[in-house]
Amino acid sequence: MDQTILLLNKQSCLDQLTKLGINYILHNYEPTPVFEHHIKIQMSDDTTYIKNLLYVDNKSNYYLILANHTTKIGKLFLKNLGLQLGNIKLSEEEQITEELKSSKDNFSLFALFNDSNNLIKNIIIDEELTKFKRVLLHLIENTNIVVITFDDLQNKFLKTLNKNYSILQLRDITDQQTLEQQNKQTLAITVKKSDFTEWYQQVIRKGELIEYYDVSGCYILRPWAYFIWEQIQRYFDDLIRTEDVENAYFPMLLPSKYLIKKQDHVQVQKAEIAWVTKQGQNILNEPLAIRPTSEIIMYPAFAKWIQSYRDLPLKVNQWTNIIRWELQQPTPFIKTREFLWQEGHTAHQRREEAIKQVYTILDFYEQVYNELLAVPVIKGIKTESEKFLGADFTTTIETIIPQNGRGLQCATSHHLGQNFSRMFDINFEDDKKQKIYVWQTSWGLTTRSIGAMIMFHSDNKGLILPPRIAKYQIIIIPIIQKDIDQILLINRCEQIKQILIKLKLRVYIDSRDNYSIGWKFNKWEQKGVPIRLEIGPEEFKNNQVTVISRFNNKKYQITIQELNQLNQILDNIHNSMLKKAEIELNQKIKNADNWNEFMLQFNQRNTILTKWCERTQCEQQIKTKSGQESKEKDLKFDGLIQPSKGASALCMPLKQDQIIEGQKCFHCNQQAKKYVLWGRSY
Ligand code: 87F
Repeated sequence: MDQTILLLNKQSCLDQLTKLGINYILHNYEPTPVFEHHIKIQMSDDTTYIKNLLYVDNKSNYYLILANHTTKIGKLFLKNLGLQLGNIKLSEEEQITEELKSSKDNFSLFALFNDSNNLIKNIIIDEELTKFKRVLLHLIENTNIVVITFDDLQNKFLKTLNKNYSILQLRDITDQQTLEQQNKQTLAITVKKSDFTEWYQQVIRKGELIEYYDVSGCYILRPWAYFIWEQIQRYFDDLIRTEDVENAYFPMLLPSKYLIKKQDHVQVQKAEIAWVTKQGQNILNEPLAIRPTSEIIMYPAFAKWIQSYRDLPLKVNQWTNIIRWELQQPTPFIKTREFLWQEGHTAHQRREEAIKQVYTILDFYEQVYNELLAVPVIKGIKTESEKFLGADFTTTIETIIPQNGRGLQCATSHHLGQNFSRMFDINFEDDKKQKIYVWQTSWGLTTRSIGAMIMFHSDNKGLILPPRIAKYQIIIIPIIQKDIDQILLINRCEQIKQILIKLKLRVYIDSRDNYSIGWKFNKWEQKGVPIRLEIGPEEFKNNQVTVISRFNNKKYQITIQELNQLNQILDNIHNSMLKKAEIELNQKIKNADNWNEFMLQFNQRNTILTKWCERTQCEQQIKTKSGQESKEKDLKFDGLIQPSKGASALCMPLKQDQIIEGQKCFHCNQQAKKYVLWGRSY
């Protein structure tokens, strides 16, 4: 029997806490090893358990360390304190026991109430603890735990007792990274979706999509994210195969001489091109550009391949990475310096044929967004100033991020006319031996699409993946309890998994025994798996599973015979996700007939559909004026002030009402020609 239980009185401790004005919650438990308490108590994410460690050095100086329960105290750290493992004299506990009325191996922080002789002069608080709001401490023995705020611990408890303390990092630096990683992985998302920028950063990291990297604007796509990209690739490849597009691969380096010719479309964005200038220490005779797009790389080859009308149409696509050295604030997936994309390039005999191709591809892009990512989009045409400079016209699909009302260009499909074929001399002879320049298209879809999907669909708990792109569509979690044979239960899970695999579903059983059930629930919720199947003793007995939908939290049981409903359930989830997103998108589109109405909506972070005269000068004025009158604050990135953006023309939607004679542009009052959607864009 531990004598300290007799020495330190529980009630007097609690009375003292009250006297100090410290609010506490008391828990009583069956005696179990201390560590298990923090698991049993339903700890919220802002609460942690403190372990107290009492060390003593050769000169009988005591060190009381308040450490987060997960912290491994580094040997180096102890050494720096003048302590080595060998110097910890736990055997000299008598003095401590007598003076402070607590034991050495189960030292209570509240024993400090008894330290009138100031025996413990050195108190060290683990820096980890500063991340939490509340802490759990055992009161005297294992069976009593109090919860108090970390703030009260510092400012009421330690201060009143006149105890000085330092907050230090207890881990050796070398351990830091792995521990930080562990913590980041296990902790919940700390902000709401309304705190959008911070929320997004946390969702993509805790959902294990992204890891950060030491080149600004470049990110690691983890398997969970890369799988989504692979699904997009598969789906889009199948679509373009129906159009006889072939995949190929062109080099990523561009000789600089290719860029010296006046290439309008490149000149404008030259600042974004990254260069290879050295081989080892030697400067290259000819610097090489890293592709920001591949027209200039591909089209000289097209000129060689196309001689006769029999060589047409030529349809080539490639899946590659691209580098564009953006100077704006990067956002993972959405605006990055390196990204993945497909770029398709076609050459045709006739103009109409090329135009038809442009719109077929635009429809394919819409399908990728709607059918795979459950993201609604608006098909449209870019204005003259927003189109690709090398194109006759640019079609686009755009979406609007509901949280901030920003327009996001999702993919573009260009009609290049004969602009490039003239420049690169891509021509063929027709039946009359006449030289004809080909009609071209180009089109691209990037990893930005994944960003749009995340922004639309995730919530305060983390990712919600639409079923068709989720690496695992179903996570099976065995609920292991005392009254059931673990092996039987896991076997049942395995059986169910096999049934689901036959249904062509992607499934994973999380039978890890080093994580609690609650931890697993959180983790898979953060990762956005559409459906969780729980199988515990009840389900086992009744030949059932419990189904929980990540999207709407609905929970119900189905029998094993009914498992084949899961395909339909997943389809329903997809459809509901798309429908919900469509409603959210439509709520962000407002109409305006004059400047005041326009600015009112713009300042409320909406996009605005207006009648417009289609004049570039008018468009520029709208952009400048709306920027000046905007209520948004300027942003800072890399030390540069980036003035708040004005409204740009996102697109002229394909679906729009006819404009009739006499209807005016909302801005300049000249004859209107088209409806345009305006907004702040990414
Ligand atoms: C950045 C630097 C240099 C975009 C650039 O949309 C050149 C460019 O040409 C550039 N950023 N673009 C336009 C790309 C046009 C087009 N290329 C094929 C696409 C789809 C795929």
